[in-house]
Amino acid sequence: MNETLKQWVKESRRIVFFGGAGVSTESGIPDFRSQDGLYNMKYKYPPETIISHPFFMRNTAEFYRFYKDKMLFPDAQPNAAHMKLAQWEAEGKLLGVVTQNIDGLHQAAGSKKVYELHGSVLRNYCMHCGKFYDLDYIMKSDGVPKCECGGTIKPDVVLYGENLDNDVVNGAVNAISQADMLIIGGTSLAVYPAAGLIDLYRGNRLVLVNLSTTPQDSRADLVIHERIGQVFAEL
Ligand code: CNA
Repeated sequence: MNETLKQWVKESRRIVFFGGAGVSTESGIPDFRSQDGLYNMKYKYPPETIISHPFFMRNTAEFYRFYKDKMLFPDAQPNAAHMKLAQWEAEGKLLGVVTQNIDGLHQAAGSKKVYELHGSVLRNYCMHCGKFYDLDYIMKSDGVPKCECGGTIKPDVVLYGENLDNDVVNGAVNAISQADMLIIGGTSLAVYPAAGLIDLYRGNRLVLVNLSTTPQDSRADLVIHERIGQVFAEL
């Protein structure tokens, strides 16, 4: 048990959590950059290429083959990290969760204020008429999911080469600038502009919980290189 972390959590009233794929690995969803992450598996194209906007537009069928096989985990359940964050929000000591994840597990745990910088696999829309579809519809469709109007359905996920949603970014900016404690967890801090948002935190309780080292370790006031689910379970 990390006593400093425990003490800071106890004393803070406006905690913000900034997380990434490492928050959900203990729920059985692989991340991108760990040894057993997606980037270390071999495909015809690198994953960064497949989950990019130009690739989606040109090779939609190949995109969906990869996406359905490697990025959708409909049975995954929140772990202790997701649960604890939702509990802190309910207790009035957490302003919100800023996440790069697209799996919806924070909401599944009960979190309300979740800024999903990269969108969500749970939302999908027709590129022609705008009609929304749920994840189940995507899972059950053969090949490229089509709308009843004939249009192609796209996940509401920010692909490489696409812009972040302004409202979501503004919400995240507001939360982080007001935070009295910022906990960063399960992220390699390699994907921009998302990773740049942590620069908005000006306080002196910057905590980093990540299995591997990150480019921001030297900036943090407390660094914990352990599994985040385990760390949060002990809080
Ligand atoms: P990343 O680059 O794959 O980094 C993950 C980091 O988490 C690595 O530094 C790991 O060392 C660390 N890590 C892995 N497991 C744990 C653990 N149990 N406890 C603590 N640390 C751990 O992922 P980022 O989120 O930084 O990269 C951003 C991409 C990944 C975003 O665009 C996401 O959309 C995308 N992604 C999301 C999901 C998801 O929604 N669950 C899954 C895979 C990738």
